[in-house]
Amino acid sequence: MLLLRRFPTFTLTLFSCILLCESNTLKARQTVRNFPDGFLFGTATASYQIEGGWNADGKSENIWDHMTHNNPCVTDDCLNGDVADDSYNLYKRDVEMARELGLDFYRFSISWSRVLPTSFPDKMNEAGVQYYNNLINELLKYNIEPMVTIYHWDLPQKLQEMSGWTNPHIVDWFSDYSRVLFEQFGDRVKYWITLNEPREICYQGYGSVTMAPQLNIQGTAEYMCAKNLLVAHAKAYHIYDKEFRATQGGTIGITISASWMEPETEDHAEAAEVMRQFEWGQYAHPIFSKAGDFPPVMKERIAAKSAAQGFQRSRLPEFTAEEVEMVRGSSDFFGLNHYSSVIVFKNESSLTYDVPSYYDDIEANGYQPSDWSGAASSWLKDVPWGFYKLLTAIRENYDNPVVFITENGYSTYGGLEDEDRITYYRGYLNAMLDAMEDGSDVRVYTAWSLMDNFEWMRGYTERFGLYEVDYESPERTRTPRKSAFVYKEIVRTRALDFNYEPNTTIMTIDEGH
Ligand code: GOI
Repeated sequence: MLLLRRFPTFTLTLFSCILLCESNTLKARQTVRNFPDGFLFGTATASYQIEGGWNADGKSENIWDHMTHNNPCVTDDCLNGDVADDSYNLYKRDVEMARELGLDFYRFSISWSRVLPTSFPDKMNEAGVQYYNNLINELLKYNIEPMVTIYHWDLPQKLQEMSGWTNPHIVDWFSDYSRVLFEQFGDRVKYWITLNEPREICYQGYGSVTMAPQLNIQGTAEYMCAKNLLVAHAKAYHIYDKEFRATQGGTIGITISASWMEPETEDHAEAAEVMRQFEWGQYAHPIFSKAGDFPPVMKERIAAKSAAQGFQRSRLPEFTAEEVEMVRGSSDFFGLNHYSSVIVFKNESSLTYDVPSYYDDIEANGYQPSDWSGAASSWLKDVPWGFYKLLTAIRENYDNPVVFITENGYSTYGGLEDEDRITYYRGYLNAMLDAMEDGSDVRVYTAWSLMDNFEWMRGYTERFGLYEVDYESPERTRTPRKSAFVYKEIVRTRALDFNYEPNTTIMTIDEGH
């Protein structure tokens, strides 16, 4: 009797799990998920990370040239970007790879000191302009849209000697440079990104030593940088909007890096929110919120701490009312670079950080649990649910902006059989589709990176490429990894299929590319 009663219950449980576990818990993992019509796929790179030609044909020195030349072992492998992937000479191969992948667009950045060796628009370097014309024209020949990042960290050294992003005059320097690019390339470039990752520019470059120019002036310089950078971005945006949009018809925005900050427990929810507001709200709130300006919690927290520390004014500079208005709404899309997540807990102890400093202002700490599996980069764990939560927060906080994923990717130490990278891409694309089903307006996805490249302070030790680059060969031979074949199939079918197994023997260019 008992046995008979239990049997149907068991089969019922099993049966309902086949139906429900799949749709609720596992989402559509076993099936094929489609991307909406018009969704765009691309890959990204950045000038200093791939071009080489550091002093070719009239290019002047930038802060990465300067730092690596004057402090040769500043990177993990003591290498620099002097030659990198030699894309200054091999750009046709780069475009061929974009064709092999069937990309809709290719995101690359322009080197300021290659186009304007004096930093200013008084002398244009024709050879530098020619290089970008060649690249843009080669892409368009095969219907691949160029997406141009105006600034991806390689500031002309001269401007750094004039204090770089902490000098308010950079608003003019940057917007003059931007206007030159709109004039030279805007007839063919329809996607513009003003600045890549303000947090990394300001905090890592000015508030610590983890990026050029390694100023390490904590608790002050990074906030001055943030203010000037936001105004500079907004000025370039309005120049495009007023002087170029009507005739060129493109779209322009900023790219912000954001990790998801998950509270350790409910007790740490507020700490996690404060950290979000500092880490990416600092740049997103002034542009994408209704009110504009820095996040209220930053203004209050830094003003109070500054007073207690003996400063005569807040270490966080103020925007004028005019600047608030100028910055507010100054982006056609929310450019998002996302890689990973951290667990956050409240930490008021001043023993952990220097005082004053950015993290002392935040009063919280982050860590990644040891059971999170991860990439070659110490900070990069595979946490797809964090991407879902981040996209949800952006949708809810900023009135569902148009989102362009301008970077997402995974590092290894090299090798063509990159199963972990494939798992990462599939998991993150799946999470992104979940958020889109909930209403997030994601229009664009960009894999970082097309190929291995100079990974900043890590040199060439960490590899993000869909294509492997052989740095031993003078030709910098590029070879597709397994993930390149998987990404190609996603782009071709406009769908995510967890079960697809590529044939990796030969890479071809499909018809129409
Ligand atoms: C892009 O930058 C860039 O645009 C490309 O040029 C680049 O090649 C590509 O990405 C690949 O790097 C609290 C260990 C604060 C270190 C707690 C562990 C910060 C740092 C917890 C854990 C910060 C991407 C990680 C720039 C690294 C994310 C730089 C953005 C997370 C933390 C951490 C924490 C940790 N950043 N990354 N982090």
